[in-house]
Amino acid sequence: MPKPLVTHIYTADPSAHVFDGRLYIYPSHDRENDYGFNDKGDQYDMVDYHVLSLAEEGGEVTDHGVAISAQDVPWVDKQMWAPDCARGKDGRHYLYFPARGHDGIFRIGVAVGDRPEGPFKAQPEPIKGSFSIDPATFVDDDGAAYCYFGGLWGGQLQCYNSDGTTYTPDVADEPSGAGVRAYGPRVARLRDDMLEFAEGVRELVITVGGQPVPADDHERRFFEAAWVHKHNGRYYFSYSTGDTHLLAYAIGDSPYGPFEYAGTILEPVVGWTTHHSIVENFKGKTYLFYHDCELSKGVDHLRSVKMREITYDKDGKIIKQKP
Ligand code: FUB
Repeated sequence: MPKPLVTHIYTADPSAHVFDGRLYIYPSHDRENDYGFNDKGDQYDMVDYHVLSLAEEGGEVTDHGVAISAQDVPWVDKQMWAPDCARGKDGRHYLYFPARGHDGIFRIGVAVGDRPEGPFKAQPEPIKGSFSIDPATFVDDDGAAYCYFGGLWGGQLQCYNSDGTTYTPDVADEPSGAGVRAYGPRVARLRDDMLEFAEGVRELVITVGGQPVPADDHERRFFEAAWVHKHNGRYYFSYSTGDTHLLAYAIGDSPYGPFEYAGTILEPVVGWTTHHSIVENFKGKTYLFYHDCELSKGVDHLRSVKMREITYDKDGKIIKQKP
């Protein structure tokens, strides 16, 4: 069974990338609090980010220390949730992070650093047109960079229309009922300077048998934790199903989808949340980064990042993992 990559701090929501031949992991930094569990996620009360790195599977993991703190970002009030990082065409590093502003609304910010491990300096305002949580970047072979995002319930995705131009406060639940489509994750291509969206936000469609996944299909509908990687020229969109605690994935032929549901990557781990990233072809292998609450003995908001190899079958399907 894989061990936590670090045990001196709690870490979650690992977004991993290879920069200059080294693995860099951008996790949330969980901390203790007395909030208790609720569906809004108040217990995930994080105030900074650390970057981890390692040279190879099983190698020594370096904690590069605090890369950026909430107190350094004027628009942030609280809850720095799952981040990600991309390298721009200018060779600099762009850390994308969701947080609640002073009005209680989640938006996505970006901070810039010269090195993959930071430190990062935040832009004074969140990305225009951004909303909800869990930004994940994907840079395609042609250099186009995309930001995928969104998360239901505490992540507020259910409060928005498709392109995010209409916000309805205090919508607590996702849609439900016969014939109702599930809410989709969102995507926008990033500008060349990586600091803003280059286009309006689009809603992605996950299909089952060619039809949009129904809202009540909680084993297959998107909840949070978007991630995109490419395998054999096809786009793999992976995500958490939230209240059914699965890491699922769907495959498409464009970064904008549609993505046809393809199966489960990882069965439920210890803890309510499940969140991951996938690194394709690092020293010839594909790795899944994920978290669980084994180290904290099941405390949902005290999670630990792990990694393990994953493989594909001959048809490009990911072989399902058990925790
Ligand atoms: O870490 C806080 C939230 O928990 C993340 O944004 C979600 O994906 C879930 O892992």
